[in-house]
Amino acid sequence: MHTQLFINNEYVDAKSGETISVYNPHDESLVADNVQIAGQADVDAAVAAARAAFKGEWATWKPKQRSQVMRNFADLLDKRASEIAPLEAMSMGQPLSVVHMMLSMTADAFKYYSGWTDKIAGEQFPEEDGIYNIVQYEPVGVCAGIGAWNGSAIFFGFKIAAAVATGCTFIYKGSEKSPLLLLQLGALVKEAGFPPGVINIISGDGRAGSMLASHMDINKISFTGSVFAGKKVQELAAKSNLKRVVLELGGKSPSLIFPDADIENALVHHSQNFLFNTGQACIAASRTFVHEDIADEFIKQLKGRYEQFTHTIGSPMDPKTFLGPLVDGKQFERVMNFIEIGKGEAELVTGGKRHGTTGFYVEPTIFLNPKDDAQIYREEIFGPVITIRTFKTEEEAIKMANDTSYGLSSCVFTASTSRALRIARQLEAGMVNINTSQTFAMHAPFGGSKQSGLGREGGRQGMMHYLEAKTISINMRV
Ligand code: TXE
Repeated sequence: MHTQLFINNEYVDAKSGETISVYNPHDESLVADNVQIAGQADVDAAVAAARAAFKGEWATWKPKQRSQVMRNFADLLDKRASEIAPLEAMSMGQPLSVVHMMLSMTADAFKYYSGWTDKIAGEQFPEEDGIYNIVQYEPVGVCAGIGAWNGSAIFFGFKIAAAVATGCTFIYKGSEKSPLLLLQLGALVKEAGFPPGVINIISGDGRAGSMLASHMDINKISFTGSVFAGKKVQELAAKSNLKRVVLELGGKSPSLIFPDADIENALVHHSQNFLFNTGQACIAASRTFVHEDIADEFIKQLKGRYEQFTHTIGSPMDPKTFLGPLVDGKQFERVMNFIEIGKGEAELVTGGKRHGTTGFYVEPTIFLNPKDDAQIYREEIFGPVITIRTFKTEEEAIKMANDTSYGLSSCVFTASTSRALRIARQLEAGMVNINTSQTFAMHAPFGGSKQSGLGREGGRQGMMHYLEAKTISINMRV
């Protein structure tokens, strides 16, 4: 199990001499106590390696060579998934089945973007006044990525696959809560055939993240995590060298359920889908609005589902487990605190307690009719806790749905396509799911409006953030 830094295609000791420990949220047992973390000298070394690669061998590679090495990496990910998946399950409590799903989505990201390397077309404008303009898109340079714990591999994949497809090079820092799986990817990077320095992987906490955000020789940074930390990254990016910034932040996504909705489908999406990854998903629709005509029946049935899902709580290493523990003690305290506060802000329908006496397990919880200013209604809880309110009219539902500083995802459950599209247009969110939730496609942009982020990841748009347009004007009269 690698616990060093991965720089220039080699595992090296951190110059910082500092290490962090990782504990298993299932039983608080020690997983590793020697994960080396990057200090300034280590970050500088990773950036120097990425810069040398960007200007050196990587710049000589043809698009189809970049495609090939990206597909090699994807194939290795698929092949080695079973070897490395347990590390994520032990570090952050993600059920093995979920880790495997996320690893295959990461491989998909590299497969998808491997198809883009030779399709980064420019533009050309007809000559005017003897000037002939062409526009070409060039790789932005050395890029950094900072990821959260809830989808370690996906954040790595989303960011790096788009970047290396354009010819950029990369330094990636995952969350200090789940560093281990990511560190093993270094060996796959080397085995796939990436030249040294193209992809570097370092561990560390917010301090290393700040060093990346403020580094004068990084051209672009992409961050996934909390709004609070995301704003810090943007601040440092501006104060340093105005590096480009993409932010994928939190959410408190609404979901509207109308009387004509397929109720069984809505129940599945508000239980199984919402509880996916133990509710630790930025796009989780944690604010449900159900029409008053169907509310009683819907809530009664949803309560029954949540109680059933309590039986799927178990060790992340058990293939039968659907609900694992929260990532660590800090998150457990945070979510339990929200639940305690919630008991004074809304009606507790089910759950609301720790599950068991060991590990950071929380019962799937439903709160009904939170007050307008309720913390559980306003803030991202990031756990298996959903709030439900009722509504009478479409206008009232849309108004409540948009009454948030976030704007990541949203859902509409109705049989009427015209109503769904009418509402989709009015919802202030980067993504609208109609009769579904938490959908995800590599070809479509993923990201939020308002304080849920800046820019997009995935699809052509996600890749364009790693390119700079250059307009070349040619005087045809000489
Ligand atoms: O996230 P942080 P945390 C939300 C969620 C969660 C809360 C706290 O509500 O409860 O954030 O989680 C790095 N400069 N989301 O503490 O702190 C850090 O090392 C640069 C939602 O884990 O944002 C880690 O790699 N980097 C989100 C990453 O940022 C900094 C997913 C995320 O850590 C930094 C995760 C700084 N000043 C949390 N401070 C989603 N929407 O999916 C921290 N980091």
